Amino acid sequence: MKTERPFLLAALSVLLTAALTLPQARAVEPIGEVEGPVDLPPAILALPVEQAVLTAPPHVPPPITRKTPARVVVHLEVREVEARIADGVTYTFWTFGGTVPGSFIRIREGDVVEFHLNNHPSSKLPHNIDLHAVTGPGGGATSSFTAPGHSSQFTFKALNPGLYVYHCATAPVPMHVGNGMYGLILVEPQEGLPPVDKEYYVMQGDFYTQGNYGEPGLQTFDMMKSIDERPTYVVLNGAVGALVGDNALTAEVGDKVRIYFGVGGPNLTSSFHVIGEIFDTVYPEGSLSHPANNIQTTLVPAGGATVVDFKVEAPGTFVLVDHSLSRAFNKGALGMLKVSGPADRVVYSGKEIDAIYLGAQSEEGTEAQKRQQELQDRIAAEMKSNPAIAGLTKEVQIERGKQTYMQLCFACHMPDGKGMPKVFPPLAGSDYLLADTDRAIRVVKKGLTGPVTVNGETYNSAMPPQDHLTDQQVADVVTYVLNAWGNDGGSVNVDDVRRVLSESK
Ligand code: HEC
Ligand SMILES: [Cu+2]
Repeated sequence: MKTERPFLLAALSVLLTAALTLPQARAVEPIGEVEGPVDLPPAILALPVEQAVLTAPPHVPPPITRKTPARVVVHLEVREVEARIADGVTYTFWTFGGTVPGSFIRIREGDVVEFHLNNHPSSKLPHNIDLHAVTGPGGGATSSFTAPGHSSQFTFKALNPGLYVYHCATAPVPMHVGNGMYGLILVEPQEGLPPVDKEYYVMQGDFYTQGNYGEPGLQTFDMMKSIDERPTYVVLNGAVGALVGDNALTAEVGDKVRIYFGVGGPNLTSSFHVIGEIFDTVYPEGSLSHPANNIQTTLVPAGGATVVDFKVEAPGTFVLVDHSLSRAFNKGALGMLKVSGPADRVVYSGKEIDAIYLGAQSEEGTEAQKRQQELQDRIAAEMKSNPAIAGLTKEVQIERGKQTYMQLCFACHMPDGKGMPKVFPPLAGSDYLLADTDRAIRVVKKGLTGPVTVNGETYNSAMPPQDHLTDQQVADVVTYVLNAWGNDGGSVNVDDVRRVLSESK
């Protein structure tokens, strides 16, 4: 069933796209009408011709230095690739240029762009492109519907400066975008942008997989989750950890850093924030005309972008997040900027002092508190040495331990503690258990594998570690098995469990 879906969807999307984008075209012809090359006026034909430099994230093509327009030729290749989305998890991304986000395109206001969309022959589906920088129907989508192994060409003039999202607009659009089909195109204003030391390219996207977060193997797109806007992953640059560790962005103390930040979506917006930094300049919504200053968090819509500039004054790791924090800490929307260089302890001192803080307590209040603690300690000691109370404590532990046993251990060791011949050793009357209570604690918390002899029988199986139990639960369940079914073991308390675990580390 599952393997048939892409083909069904392919057929569907061809029909839908034909219907959506070519209302007047004959239904049998899914590829866009070809109108032939545009007759460019002599003034434009006279412009210098340039091949656009495209870069993979997090890199950005170099600033444009020319002061006059050009005819810029862009070749962007669509490829469907299987790649890592999280450790042990892969996903079939649909990409512009082989990466998520797609290749960064940099042009200048007034440029005339000859755009080629090439769909790799290995693709299973047709795709197109809607560039928000384009003024025209579908932002280019109506002219760029491209079957696998085909190439489409259209021309547009970059009328408005700004940072723009581009994306696939083939039906079902949320699926194409949700599979990673988006990127950024920067249209530099004629006067250029203020120079900085480092420029980076980061995009946030939400992904919807059939498996839960972290479920290993190749994951496929989940249409229902996408419709309900319940993403499994929310990531920066296409994967959990794409900008972490060795892949972190870098800068030197004193650098001016610029991040071109976009949100592909398909659904979520981003509250973009860099922990420990203040954006000196934000170009809200990707408009380069009215920068704002001194901003902590900037809201970026789905299908929108922003440019942030900030000088890094202190060394250390600065964390890029969507400040909708569950996305950052539970779904992957987190990256890092590592700044190296000397610390200026006036800008940021680091921890200076750690001292006892007593609040507004008077000296006498503090004395009273101390005295109270002493008395409580004495009561606790008294209770421990009182045999009646100690006995009751053990009774309580046995009852609690029985609960845990009947939820967990009984499945293998059986409710009567007799185990199962050759597979699960008995706990009732087990010489192995009764010989060493510390060892029993270790077995419960860390599991047991390999041959083990219990009452003369050898078992060679595996007991899974029960490490989700609290130290108290371990103490209780071990106390229970030491005393159930006629066993005459002692008791184990939390301190014993902690001691054993710290010894065996
Ligand atoms: C999934 C099955 C399974 C569960 C659940 C399980 N055990 Fe075990 N347990 C085993 C197996 C199998 C062994 C023997 C391992 C070997 O041979 O390497 C074992 C060994 C032991 C031993 C040492 C051998 C003996 O008979 O004295 C103790 C003690 C023990 N388990 C206690 C517990 C307690 C307490 C729990 C519940 C917290 C528990 N087990 C839950 C399968 C299980
Ligand atoms: Cu597409």
